[in-house]
Amino acid sequence: MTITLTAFDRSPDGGRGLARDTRVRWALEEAGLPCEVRPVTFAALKEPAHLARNPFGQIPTYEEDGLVLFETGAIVLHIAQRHPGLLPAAPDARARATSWMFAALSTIEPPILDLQNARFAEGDKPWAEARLPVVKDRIRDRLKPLAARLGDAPWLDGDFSAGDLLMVSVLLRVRPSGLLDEFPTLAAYVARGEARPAYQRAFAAQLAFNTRA
Ligand code: GTB
Repeated sequence: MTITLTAFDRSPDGGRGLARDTRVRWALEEAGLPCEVRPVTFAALKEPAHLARNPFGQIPTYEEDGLVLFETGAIVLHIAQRHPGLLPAAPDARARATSWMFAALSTIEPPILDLQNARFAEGDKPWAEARLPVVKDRIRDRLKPLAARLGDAPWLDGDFSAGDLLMVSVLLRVRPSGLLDEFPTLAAYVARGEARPAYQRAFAAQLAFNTRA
């Protein structure tokens, strides 16, 4: 089985691991699966060859023999369902872990993306600065119940799962804003995720890729 991911030819973050191929790389490392990475330039994202892989012209995409997938949630779920280490075997526990995958992507990530858009895509608008406090409060409104549910547990529901992998990946994107540090148990949770050897390998691989000659 050959797995091929697409990633930015050069991620605009210079290898800080914030582009979404990193979460797929992490899932593959947790599952012990090697992959090849196909770089895609910004121009090539919107060309027919890549649009056939992802109709929205985005990275990452995932190819495994004849199968082509897009959307990181679907890709991580696909890996987790077929390889041990990312989802519990017991059906109820597996369903709960899947809830956390969706929570990461559809409840926690949207307000975080909104902050990034407010800063970078809309930062030059006359109303941008005035909007920031509301946008930040919407993130706090999500992080507070998340921290309450996590409590002092190491992971969200029992053993580390794909739910934690996506949640940590999403939270990493808010860390530069300083908001994560307002929730020390979440900051520690993210640090636990980053300390996993599979994350370390995935991070190092994307850094090497993004800084290659
Ligand atoms: N819902 C999709 C998924 O989860 O797969 C979203 C995919 C997505 O947004 N991909 C982005 C992309 O291809 C890259 S990750 N954008 C190009 C486009 O839409 O034309 C988002 C991203 C980009 C850059 C940084 N960075 O430099 O810090 C961080 C995150």
